[in-house]
Parts: sequence; C-alpha cells; structure tokens
Amino acid sequence: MAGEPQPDCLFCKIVSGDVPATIVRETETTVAFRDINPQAPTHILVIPRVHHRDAATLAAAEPQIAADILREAGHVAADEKITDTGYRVVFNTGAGAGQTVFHAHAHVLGGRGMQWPPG
Ligand code: IU
Repeated sequence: MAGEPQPDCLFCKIVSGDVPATIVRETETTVAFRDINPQAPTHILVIPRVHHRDAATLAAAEPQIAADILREAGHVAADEKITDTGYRVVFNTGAGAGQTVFHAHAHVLGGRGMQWPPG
C-alpha cells in the first residue's frame, strides 16, 4: 500500500535503522542524512519516513510531509552554513532525470559554485 515500508527499498531500511547512514536531522516525518557519494562539499538527502516513489507522488498523497521535506531542507542548509553562499534543492524524478532510488528524496547541495543549466 502507498506509504508503507517496502522490503526492497534502501531508504526504508535507513528509516528503520537496518542500513546505517550518517543522520544529521530527524523529525517525526523525515530523516536527513549525508549522501554516500557526495557531489558537493555539503550533500545531504532529506527523505520522508513513509515510502512514496518520488516527490510528486508524495506531494499528491501526503502534502504536509512534502512541505516538511522542504522545511527540513532549509534547516539542513542553515545547520551546514550554506545559506549565505546559496544552495540547491533537487528532486530527481524518473530514471531519465537520474533518479536511482525510488523513495522520494530531496538532495540539498552546497558549499561550491553551481552551474546552470544543470547537466
Ligand atoms: P537519486 O536522485 O535517486 O539518484 O539519488 C540517490 C542518492 O542516494 C544518490 O546520490 C546516492 O549517492 C545516494 N545513496 C546513498 O546516500 N546511500 C546509499 O546507500 C545509496 C545511495 I545505494
């Protein structure tokens, strides 16, 4: 069922503690942890505890939790002191856009200059 933990989902396992991660913030509805393969000096993933395959699906099903993700992305940026220099919040959506883990997540990237358009 939508929102329920999926046995083969890596991020559900991080939420449950079955897979270790460097967690930097937690709330009742979200977990934020350092990306294992950072693409910037700060690269943190903010995920919902509930399982939805991408950000759009999460926002349609549980809009308050989607809002929680955005708020937590801001807190992460403040904690990492990247708000003054600027940072990027990215939701890769679909394999063609680079999504590899199909549990909704925001990438919070900062600590270096960013290019536009992104690759
Ligand atoms: P993507 O947008 O679905 O491609 O992002 C998935 C991210 O999850 C990617 O940046 C990976 O480096 C990251 N990740 C992780 O942090 N820990 C893991 O065990 C695995 C992937 I697998």
